[in-house]
Amino acid sequence: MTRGEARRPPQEFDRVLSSMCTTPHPAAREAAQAFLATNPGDPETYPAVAERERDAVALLGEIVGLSSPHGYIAAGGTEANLQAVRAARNRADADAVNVVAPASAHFSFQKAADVLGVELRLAPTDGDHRADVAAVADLVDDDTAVVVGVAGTTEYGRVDPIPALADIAAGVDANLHVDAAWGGFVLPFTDHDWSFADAPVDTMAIDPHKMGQAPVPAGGFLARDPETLDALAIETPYLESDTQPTLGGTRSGAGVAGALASLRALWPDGYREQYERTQGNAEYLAAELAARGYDVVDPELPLVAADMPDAEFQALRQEGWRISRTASDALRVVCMPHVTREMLAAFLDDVDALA
Ligand code: 0PR
Repeated sequence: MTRGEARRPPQEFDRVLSSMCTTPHPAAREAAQAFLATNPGDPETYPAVAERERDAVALLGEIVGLSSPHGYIAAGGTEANLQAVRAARNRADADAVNVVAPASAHFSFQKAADVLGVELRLAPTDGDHRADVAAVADLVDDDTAVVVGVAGTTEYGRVDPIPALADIAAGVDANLHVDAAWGGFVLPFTDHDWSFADAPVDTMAIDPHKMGQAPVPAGGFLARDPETLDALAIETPYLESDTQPTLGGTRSGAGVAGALASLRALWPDGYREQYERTQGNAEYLAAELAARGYDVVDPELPLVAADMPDAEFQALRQEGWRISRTASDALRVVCMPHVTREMLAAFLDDVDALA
């Protein structure tokens, strides 16, 4: 490292309003550092981290209403979504399987479809950005391996009607996968139906490295049945362990240890407080933007979308705000744990200064 490099901070978060990553919990940071050299991809050789992974999966199970969860700490939501599609494809009878998802599904499903050679059928969303149940029902057929519902969409923070999607999946003997990569750590404190306890969900993505306050990389892949992991497992003849269900080979022990430490520190009370604070911040920002005449999408979860003219959006970016837009050009602010009321007030001051 050069001396200049040492002085350059890796990342400030004081103007980051567009990210789904956040500053990790201090205990998670410390745990991650202690496990930097370990590899949960080889659990017999690295038993200490393997044990932590089992504990992390058990705690994730509590969060998602699953008493005997099967799964692992993945690189992120992309891997968890890909593995859900892969498991469903491997278990399906059909030769040419398809995946049916709402158009609001994260772009990782496009990658999954491309890598796995399955057809991705996207159903339009309804007027409130949720999966349109009738449109999903129209797209499924006997070759559908998995129906996807999103519990906390990337663009609008919406929760799809998971029980209704589960009925559709059951009707064609397909899996139901719930993508709660972002929403999974806030939804337990709401009255949404989204979890394994609320519907016959087969697999789920829930990422500690998003709202879980774990360091990157820590995604969560969970399955109700052990057969799902069996459908993913390949033999590893020369390792101490016999099979491997993960997509990655060597994986981050730091991610696993960090995820467990944040789960232990924050579930449930810390996450409840975090939900209340971040949701309060989203409602504050939504109300303040609405009061200034912007057209705001009601924040059901801690994510605010609002129509903003491009010139204003670009001017705020010039001020250093890290903000992004939805596909339909709305401003999108994700109220992650590092986003404070003071940050939002400073952002609104800059919005006012544009006038
Ligand atoms: N599922 C949902 C619902 C997501 O929102 C995301 C990512 C994924 C899956 C994929 O997760 P990984 O990125 O962990 O594989 N959502 C964010 C997005 O695309 C990811 C992100 C995070 C983007 C931080 C920017 C950023 O600074 O917007």
